[in-house]
Amino acid sequence: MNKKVTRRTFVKVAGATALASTTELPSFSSNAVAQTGNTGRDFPQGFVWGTATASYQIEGAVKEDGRGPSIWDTFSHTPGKVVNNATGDVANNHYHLYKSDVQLMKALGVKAYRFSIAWPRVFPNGDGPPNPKGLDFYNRLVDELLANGIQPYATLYHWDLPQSLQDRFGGWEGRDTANAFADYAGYVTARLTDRVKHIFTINEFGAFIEVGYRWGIHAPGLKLPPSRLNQTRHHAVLGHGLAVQAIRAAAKSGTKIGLAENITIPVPVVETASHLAAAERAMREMNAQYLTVIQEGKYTDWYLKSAGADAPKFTPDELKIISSPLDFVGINIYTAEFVRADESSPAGYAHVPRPKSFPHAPSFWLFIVPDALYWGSRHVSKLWGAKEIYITENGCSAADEPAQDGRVYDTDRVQYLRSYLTQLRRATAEGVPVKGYFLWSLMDNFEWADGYTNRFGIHYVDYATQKRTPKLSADFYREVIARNAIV
Ligand code: GBH
Repeated sequence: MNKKVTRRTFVKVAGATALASTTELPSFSSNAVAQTGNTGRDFPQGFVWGTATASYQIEGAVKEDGRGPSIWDTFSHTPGKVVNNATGDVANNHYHLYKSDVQLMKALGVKAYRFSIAWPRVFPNGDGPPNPKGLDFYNRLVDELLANGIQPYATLYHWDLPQSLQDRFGGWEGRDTANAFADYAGYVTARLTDRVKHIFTINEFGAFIEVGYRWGIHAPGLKLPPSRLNQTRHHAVLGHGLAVQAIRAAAKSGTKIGLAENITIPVPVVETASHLAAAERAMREMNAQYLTVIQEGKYTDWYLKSAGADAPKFTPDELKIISSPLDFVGINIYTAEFVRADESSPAGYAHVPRPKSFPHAPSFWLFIVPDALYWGSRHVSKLWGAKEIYITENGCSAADEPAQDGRVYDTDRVQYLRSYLTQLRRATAEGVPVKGYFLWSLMDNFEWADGYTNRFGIHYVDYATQKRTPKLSADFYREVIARNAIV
């Protein structure tokens, strides 16, 4: 049964919004929406609605309370690497504004919040002596969330690698970084899992390795040749596996462990049996170096064959570690690829080229494919039998600008979310075990190499004043959560 939003909760919610964002704007919430009915739009009972952020993108306070430098401090301070040479030095100043940011979440009605822990706050050099003041921030944040009825979901690595590990071991190119990651994971787990019940090891191997070590567009800004790149990929999944073991050993009972991967999603170009079979083959191959080896404990024959002499060096024992069993699989979904059946191709599928006219968000890579949510979660459950899946990120950039009346009418984002959620609902209605959804992002923030020029938030951030204003999409999302249904 969906909870009806009464006049009373509406007033309470609107009041909390005003308080949190210091805006006097009335909410878009309206009982009129309910009159359209929710037939075929509801989500399973207990579905976990949340929002997500990451440490370097929002925290600021990069030199406070003993935090060590990360590769993103170094990278963003290198002229020419980030649009307008923006840095995360201040970002959303969330380190100091976390209490009012929790109130933004409370006003939305989210049940859960996915944030990441900055490794260099906890271990300023990546390994060696810990900095208790660093972990204290997350203790405060977790307590604040729980006091407001919001479940904390913590990610251990969202790209802010301690600079010292880059300097000494070449970052993830060195196996020592994988070992250090496991030690850090165990340390944090022992101290947070009395309150944090969901831990994610690593956010998006497929992004930080490819963009940071292959294309050089993200920190650490390297363009490694294929053999070294494959070894780096291998050490990242190994770090994940070692961390899973360290977390299991240190966690309080009831802790669930997973990851958050931005899988490449093949959508069958037409939904016939042969294209669908091709898409399932493509799913394994397109994710061979990351989620596939984590789920299957082996690299696909096709990957090893095509890598040839550049294939990573590994032992059977490492493959076992990499595929340590998980409690859930988190997938970050923004976009997808199209594939078709092709018996003549040795891989058993063909990639369908994307026409120039394919619509995308302001981020050039964010092609709008709502079906991604359906196929992404379905592939993960069908191919690997995942029993618990979370959509750990989904959202879009938009050219948000406050209108004359101070509101941000991001109807494009609302449309994006509504069509994506419709496809997610298709999955849950078919029994794909998706347990929750984390909208990226709670608020505009430091969008990596794009600096502050691309806004993904459902709250608008004025960086000069740090004022947060709910966008139309925040009102949309609040209604979705309140009704547990698409509105
Ligand atoms: C997520 O990545 C991240 O987890 C999150 O931190 C980020 O804010 C959010 O998306 C929105 O971007 O510059 O040509 O190399 C999503 C997957 C992988 C998409 C890296 C952008 C960079 C393209 N991203 N990719 S390029």
